[in-house]
Amino acid sequence: MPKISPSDITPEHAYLSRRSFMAGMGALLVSSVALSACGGQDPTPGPAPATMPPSPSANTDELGQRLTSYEAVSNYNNFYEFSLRKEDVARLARDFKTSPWTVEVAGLVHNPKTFGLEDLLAFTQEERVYRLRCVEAWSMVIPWLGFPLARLLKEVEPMTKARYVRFETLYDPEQMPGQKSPFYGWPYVEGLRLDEAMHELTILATGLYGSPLLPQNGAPVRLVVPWKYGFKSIKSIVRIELVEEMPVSLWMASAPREYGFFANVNPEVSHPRWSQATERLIGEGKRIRTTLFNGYGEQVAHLYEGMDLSQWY
Ligand SMILES: Nc1nc2c(c(=O)[nH]1)N[C@H]1C(S)=C(S)[C@@H](COP(=O)(O)O)O[C@H]1N2
Ligand SMILES: [Mo]
Repeated sequence: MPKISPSDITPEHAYLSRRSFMAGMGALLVSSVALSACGGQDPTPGPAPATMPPSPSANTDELGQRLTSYEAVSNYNNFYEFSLRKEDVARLARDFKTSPWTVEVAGLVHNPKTFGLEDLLAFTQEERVYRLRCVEAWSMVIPWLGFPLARLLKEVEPMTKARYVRFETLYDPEQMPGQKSPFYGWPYVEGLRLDEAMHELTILATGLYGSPLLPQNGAPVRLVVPWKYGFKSIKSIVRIELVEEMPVSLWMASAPREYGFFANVNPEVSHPRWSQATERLIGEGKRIRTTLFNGYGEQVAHLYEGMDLSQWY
């Protein structure tokens, strides 16, 4: 029997334009079943394409900004559990044990559940090219692989009184030497309002550039919330809890005058020690203007209607 290639199933031009359309949406579904489901119809049974879609699916984000190199994404890291020096994280995290791994989802849910990594990978993985804007005024463009957090939260059925989601990183000072530092209240904790957590742009990432996450990027699973400063995107998650009260993050506890709960990217609101008006694009040797909600305002501004964005939240 002759081999079937994707171009036999879909005319080449239609296949390509569908790809670029979805890349423009910031998402490329990785499985063929999900590809056909993307149009809003039921997945059509049929032969699977011989190959997975290539990753990355585009060389730029939807605004035309070039992807940051894999080299830079995996060697310039903030992961205080390993080191405060970005250049040292990859080396110190090299032997970090990411398997077996479980993520416990608990708290105000009807159906608490512990997910193994294989359960997380069973959610259809999509590619999302997102800008990552660190509060330190630098940024990258990263092609993540992952799936919407909303899909996992729906499975555990949040109770009506659940208002926030609290995330926790692994606590293991033997493996993570930075956790021996008394200056921070380990483990790393972050939080989102439930509607932010359920937003379509919020993903749990399991990979980038088509490969599983490396330890320095938060293996085996980390949060990515592209319209917020990078510190909200907590790495190496072991516990997700649905709660009633606003969680206190590691940064809110360590430096309450500098880091708040919402941390939405906002060029108009300076950090107490530096301006947020521009950012250094890693690998490009240039500064660009920072945009409100990191450029995702059209999708997320409605979440904050009536809130005073001039504050450092
Ligand atoms: N557990 C944990 N998660 C974390 C951090 C950290 O120190 N510990 N740093 C945050 C910060 S400040 C940023 S900018 C991003 C960096 O992600 P990257 O190294 O994959 O680019 O991770 C975030 N998640
Ligand atoms: Mo950051």
